[in-house]
Amino acid sequence: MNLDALYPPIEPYETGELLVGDGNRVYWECSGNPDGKPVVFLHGGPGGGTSDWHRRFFDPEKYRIVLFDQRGCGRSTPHASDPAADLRYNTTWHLVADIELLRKNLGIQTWQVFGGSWGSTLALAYAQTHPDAVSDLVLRGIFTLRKHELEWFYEGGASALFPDAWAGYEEQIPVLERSRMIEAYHRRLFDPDPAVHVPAAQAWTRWEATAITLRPDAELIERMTQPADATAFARIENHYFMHGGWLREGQLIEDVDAIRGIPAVIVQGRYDVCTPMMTAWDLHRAWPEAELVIVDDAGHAASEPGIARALREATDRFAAAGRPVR
Ligand code: STX
Repeated sequence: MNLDALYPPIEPYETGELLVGDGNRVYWECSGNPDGKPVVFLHGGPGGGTSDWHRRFFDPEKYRIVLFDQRGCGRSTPHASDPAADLRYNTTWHLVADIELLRKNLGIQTWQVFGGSWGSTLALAYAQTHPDAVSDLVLRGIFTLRKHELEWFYEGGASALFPDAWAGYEEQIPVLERSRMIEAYHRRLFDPDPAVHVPAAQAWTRWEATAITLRPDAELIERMTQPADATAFARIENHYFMHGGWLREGQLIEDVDAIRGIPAVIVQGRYDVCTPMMTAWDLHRAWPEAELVIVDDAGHAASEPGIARALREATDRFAAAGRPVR
């Protein structure tokens, strides 16, 4: 990963665990300037968790940077790799409620919502539910969980571009079950036997980790496919996709009126194979007020150099606009 476009590494000045109900404890942290403009970082997956470098998209002198790990992943517990985790209490709307609870507990009136990929899905769902809590939006690699988006990446479309990586994803599933890969994976990912669920989780995660960068990133693949993290990532993603994210088909683009007046930047890689530009384009057409920044030499990941630069430029611009008094 080349993160030269970002701010230098920093450590949190405060961390904690928020009890969100249903036995879930959500890890959160604040870094940067305690008196700065608040921003909440929504990570991808769902199930990807936050990393230290996610703090680096924001000027630490200007922002109060809030990172948290969504239910069941990262440093939140119970971890979805743990048999004690009950994913019935892990849905889009539970996460939206968790974000609101976190905002109130941190004493924040309005904050910037920054999210890529699944983080953009969750950012749209949160902002459309609580528009008055959102000062501005920075969205990347737009994903709205429509049927054809899931079919593209998890049911075979993207195999046209990564047939070699797809082979490793496909071979976990017997030929007779391959017409419904998400369902076939569901059975294996939630099998209590680690000899069944771990290889399935690693294959699911390896497929995604391989296809999200323009060039192969062995370090990212290695990190994402560690057994516990891969199990949580694959289980949570699969659970959300089996349920269409608990969203009406097309809901997040259809309901854009609720957030039309919120200043927003959309950053999209031209060669994003995971969440192809069609979705960012559909969102842009429905919401021309949001600025669309196309990065012509990038894939999906936030760590792609052109994407990282465009995201930092967006947060810099919003920081310069000052802390809004809405
Ligand atoms: N899933 C795309 C997504 O949100 C549909 C995503 N893919 N990989 C990631 O996020 C991480 C690298 C953040 C784990």
